Amino acid sequence: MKTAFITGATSGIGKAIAERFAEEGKRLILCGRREEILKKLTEDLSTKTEIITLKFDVRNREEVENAISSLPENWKNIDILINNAGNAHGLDSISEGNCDDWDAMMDGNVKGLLYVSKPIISLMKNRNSGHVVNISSVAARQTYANGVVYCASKKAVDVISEGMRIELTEFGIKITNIQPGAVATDFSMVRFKGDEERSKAVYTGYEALLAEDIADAVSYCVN
Ligand code: 8X3
Repeated sequence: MKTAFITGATSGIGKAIAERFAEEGKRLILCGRREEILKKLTEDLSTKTEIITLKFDVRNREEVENAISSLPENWKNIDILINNAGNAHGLDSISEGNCDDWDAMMDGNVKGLLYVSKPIISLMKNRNSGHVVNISSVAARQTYANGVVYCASKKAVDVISEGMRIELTEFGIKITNIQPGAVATDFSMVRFKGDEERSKAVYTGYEALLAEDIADAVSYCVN
């Protein structure tokens, strides 16, 4: 039975991957900032598989390190790491952008991914086995006005994925970098700080992807 560690498991793509992996019988380490949602998810999925939860914010290095080192020994044989946690904050030009939004994106999407990856990759290296899936974005390929910092953070995920592949192939560790297009999750609600009308407008006029579509792609890759 494979063990999967999923960040940002409480909503959107992360939650869809958790549900898909539970169906597949993978043991799950579900991580997020919202304890009640982690609890609820565990209740919902625990008939299908074994689950433990870790509550931490990927942006907080100490919390990340403590959470991962608190894992029971028999849960440290992580086969799959899903680096999913990440968000967009704001949609503003470089001259008008909010520096707190920039910090949140760089700290979460880039530094947070690194903080989580470091200890888990080191566990994988000891076992000469593992698979890391990084959730980047089409925004890494196509820079757009007012989203430059978000795009830069996702470009960084691409570069980190490429670097992981170069460094880790010899240790039997596989790297997958997924670049979803627009997915109808609460992504835009977070980006627009709860402005429902603006968020809805992002997904009108075309058929947006669903979180389950990305879970499908991730499942294909790791299986
Ligand atoms: C989200 C995709 O196109 O809204 O990563 O930036 S997009």
